[in-house]
Amino acid sequence: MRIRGWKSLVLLGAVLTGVVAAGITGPAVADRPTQGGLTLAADVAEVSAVPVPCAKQGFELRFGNTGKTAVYADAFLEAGAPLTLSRKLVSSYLPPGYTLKVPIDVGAPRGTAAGTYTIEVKAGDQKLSLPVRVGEPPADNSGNLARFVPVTASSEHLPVYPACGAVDGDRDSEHWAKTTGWNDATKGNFPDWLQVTFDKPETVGRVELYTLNSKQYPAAGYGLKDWDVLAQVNGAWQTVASVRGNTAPLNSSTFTPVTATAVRLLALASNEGPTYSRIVELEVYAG
Ligand SMILES: [Ca+2]
Ligand SMILES: [Ca+2]
Repeated sequence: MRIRGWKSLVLLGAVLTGVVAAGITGPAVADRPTQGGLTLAADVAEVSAVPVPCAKQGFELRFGNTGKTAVYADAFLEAGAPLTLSRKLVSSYLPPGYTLKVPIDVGAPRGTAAGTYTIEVKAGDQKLSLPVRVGEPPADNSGNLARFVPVTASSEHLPVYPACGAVDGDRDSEHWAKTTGWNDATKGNFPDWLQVTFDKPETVGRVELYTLNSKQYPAAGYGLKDWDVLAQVNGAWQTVASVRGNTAPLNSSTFTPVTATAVRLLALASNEGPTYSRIVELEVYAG
């Protein structure tokens, strides 16, 4: 790239600043690259998204420096409403010729209309416009009311044991520690809780809990031992089932159906003793 006019003066200034700074603080670092520039790109031409909580969707931002001088640089990200981004600012030291790769999660709240939205990224004089195609919410014919609804927890052991992992449809304990199960973040302290919240009152009569049960971590040694199932009925929590002394990988609680707006699992004890609450999958059915 040829450098002309005022830009060359700015770049010269940056070089001189870097040289002066080098004498005082160490390696030359300009506020923009010399003989090159910042680059912005994505790993996909278009992001695909669905409007459900916990959907794993997004892109990899590639933030590069093609100049011959290291820089500290900022990339600012904005998503068209109502989309959300896991990061709105990426600040980094970029050595010459280096491209930083940053995963960016894109969220589409429930109710987001299908269509194409845009993410704008800016860094220096560089701009990237990335389209996001939001599709229809996925259909679920299993009757599991906990799929695709908001999930919350008393705490989450992030980043590998999010609450979302307990409602992602993956019941396989061998995938533990790969974000497919929930583990609280308050070791030794009980109770912990995990909750799913419905859009409208739903008939609930059965809750199935898959606790941790892998070859390395069998349920009898590491799974959830004691818990209560609570249902929110007319705004008040009711205990609809209690499980004590569980050692099985799957425990099914059936109870007189109630009309509930949310279901909460109150974890009281682990087979490992005073450690953690571990749930691979929580499923809620009418009966
Ligand atoms: Ca799961
Ligand atoms: Ca805890």
